[in-house]
Amino acid sequence: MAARRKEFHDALAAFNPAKPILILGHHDADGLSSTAILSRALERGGRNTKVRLLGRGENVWSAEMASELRAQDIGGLIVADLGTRAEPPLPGMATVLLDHHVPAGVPQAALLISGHGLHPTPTTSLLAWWCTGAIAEVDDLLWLAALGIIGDMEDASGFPELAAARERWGITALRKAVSLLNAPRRASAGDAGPALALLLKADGPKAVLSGEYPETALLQAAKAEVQEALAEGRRVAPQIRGEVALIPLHSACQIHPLIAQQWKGRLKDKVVIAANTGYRPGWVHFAARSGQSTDLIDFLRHHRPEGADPVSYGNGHAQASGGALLPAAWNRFVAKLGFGAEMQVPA
Ligand SMILES: [Mn+2]
Repeated sequence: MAARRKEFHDALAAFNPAKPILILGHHDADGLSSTAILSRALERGGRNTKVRLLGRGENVWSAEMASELRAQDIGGLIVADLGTRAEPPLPGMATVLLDHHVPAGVPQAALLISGHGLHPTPTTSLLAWWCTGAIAEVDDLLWLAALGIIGDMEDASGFPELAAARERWGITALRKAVSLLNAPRRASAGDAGPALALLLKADGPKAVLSGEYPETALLQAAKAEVQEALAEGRRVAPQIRGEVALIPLHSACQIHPLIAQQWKGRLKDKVVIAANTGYRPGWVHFAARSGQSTDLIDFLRHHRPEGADPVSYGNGHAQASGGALLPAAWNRFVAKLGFGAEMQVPA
């Protein structure tokens, strides 16, 4: 990692120092904590930063994002926990990508710092913490790296940084903070802004939880809403065809990944797909999970329906993937998997 840290340092040196650095981050606990680490460390290192979270249905490599980025007056771009593609999001702009998902391409014109292929695979938050050590003192920000590890990894035992954070801040407070920080992006409003605001100013997980900052109450309300939606989603029975178990949901909350995750443990030999028709109007969002046996990236590539956009379908990890499909493509997808009219969605 020392070599990667130096590359990060050198890439930043090529950013225009007269203009702010824009950090794009994913809205889950790992993306939020990565964004907070990057912003806080860069500011300590004397750079101005702007942050932009990508929310529901947004993608770095979309046409909408390209025009938004072109309108920005920035000195460099950092993309955290949002995937990796061969083409840079803003051609011509000095860019660093930090990520740990299976790369859908490797950029030539940007620096990619990827955790993919390392064992154990570091989260983006850990990559961000390692790299920013090259530009500022970040020892006190280790708890932020721990939030990303807890949020993303089922088995976090291989990370000495987590053991150190646990010692210093307590595992219960860290876990509670992760649960709270993940709530707003899952709630119907889907706005993770207050979660990031907390991470940009709190000095540890206790400050996230204590209520000393007004954002905590917003996160708690979001969590209550998600809990209620989850309770309803848990009552839906999976429909099984061959190797696939499909769980049809209709909720404005982002509960499909949690429901898929939950059924994965009970349907160990199945590809579990939880589909949500209520998350974003006009779309079917789905989360896919599997035990160790099936590589979901391969599975979804093999079953890709006509009309699926590679930017928003079948990315992520071998055991945790998913996507978003328009109704016509969704209907082709489930028909090919052997499901009948009951899983079709009106176009
Ligand atoms: Mn992540």
